[in-house]
Amino acid sequence: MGAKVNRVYLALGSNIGDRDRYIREAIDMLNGHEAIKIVKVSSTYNTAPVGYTDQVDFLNAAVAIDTTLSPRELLAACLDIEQRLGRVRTIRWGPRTIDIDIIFYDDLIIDDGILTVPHPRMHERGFVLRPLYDIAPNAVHPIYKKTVEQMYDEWKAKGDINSNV
Ligand code: GSY
Repeated sequence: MGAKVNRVYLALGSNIGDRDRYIREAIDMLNGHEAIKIVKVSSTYNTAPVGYTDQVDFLNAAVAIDTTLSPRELLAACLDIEQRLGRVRTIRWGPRTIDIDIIFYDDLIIDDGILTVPHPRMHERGFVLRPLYDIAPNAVHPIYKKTVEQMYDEWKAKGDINSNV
């Protein structure tokens, strides 16, 4: 019997250099991993920076993957791709060539000091919800028990005037 295949949603963001190329290369590198298969890819969105706002706009996307990697193994694979694409961690929430975050891992809830899944701020970030809505409107948040569509609608209803998604 093979290892269990898990459905995972990842958020990608870039705001240094050729943002589009970094997003595409990160997706190619994920797909090149022997234990990861890309299932769906969202559109890309130009988004105003959230958090540390004195930086240039991001390009954001989301992907659905099937993987036999454990959450920790997947985190290590994402960090490895970030490093290979030249990410240097300087300012927290600062500019980056590529950021790959695990949003949902099946319906697991993880908070082990290293990894928090679902991503703790995903429900309040349009730059995560908008691309995720493209590929998984019916995916359910295992803590809030809301679909991505519901969370995106709620986020829109709050009306972030600085946002462009
Ligand atoms: O957490 C991802 C990095 N990040 C982003 C991002 O990807 N997009 C936007 N619009 N703002 C962000 N702030 C941070 S930190």
